Amino acid sequence: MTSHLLALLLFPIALNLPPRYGCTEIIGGRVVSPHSWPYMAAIQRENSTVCGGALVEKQWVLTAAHCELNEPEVRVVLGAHQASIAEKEQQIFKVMRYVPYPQFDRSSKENDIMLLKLNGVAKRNKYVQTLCLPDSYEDIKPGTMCKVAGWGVTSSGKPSKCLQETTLKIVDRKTCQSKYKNPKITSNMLCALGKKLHSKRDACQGDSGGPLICADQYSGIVSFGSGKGCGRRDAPGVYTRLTEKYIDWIKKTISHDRDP
Ligand code: 4AZ
Repeated sequence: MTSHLLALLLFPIALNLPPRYGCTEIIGGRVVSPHSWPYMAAIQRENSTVCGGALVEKQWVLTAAHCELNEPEVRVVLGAHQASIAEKEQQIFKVMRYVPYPQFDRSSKENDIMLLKLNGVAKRNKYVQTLCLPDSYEDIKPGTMCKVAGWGVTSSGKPSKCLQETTLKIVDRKTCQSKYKNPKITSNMLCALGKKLHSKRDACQGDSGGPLICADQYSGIVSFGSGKGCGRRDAPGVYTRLTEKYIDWIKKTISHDRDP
């Protein structure tokens, strides 16, 4: 009797279950342990995730400026694992205000950073948390290990149902610039590449705006990549670096815009 019970209990382990609720394998990533990125936001239009973001204050999500979608049907999903289906942990908001960085430039891709004011206040719990802004203004050194997450395109060519993450390494700007004819890779940007030579790892379409976490600090925002495709060994992904000017602008914007 007890051995039957034990066999029943062990059966799922033997089969290597659970199958992550129907999710298989960002590019070269893995499905995250559900709710292990509690500050992660999915910015959606018609139930598909167009960008990622991070909750930085109870009513504010930080994302990329090129994610601006001035459409009433846009929603921001917090606390999600599978962002496109209803989950009990989710908190869903509309965007009350888009605040792109004033000097965002679409062609040079400089200042690709934006705050979204939600139409309500997120309840912080096990599934929804704010991500602290970096406590240092120092540059991230080449070779530093980082991670990025999103619901964007995987190697299958389709967006992921479940949140995925991958590990990357910071590449120096000179090497990075040599892989890009344009735009100019400035000190307000970070470049990152898969850490292994033979594995393709990268953010991809739909991951923009999501947070880049380096050495446990919020360090960057998914911005752009090679026009030739994601996960190319010769083209690091480019991220907006959370520099002093951006951190000051975020703090100022949030504190000046509190509701009465
Ligand atoms: C995008 O379109 C996108 N390979 C984000 C990151 C990268 C490419 C495209 C980097 O959201």
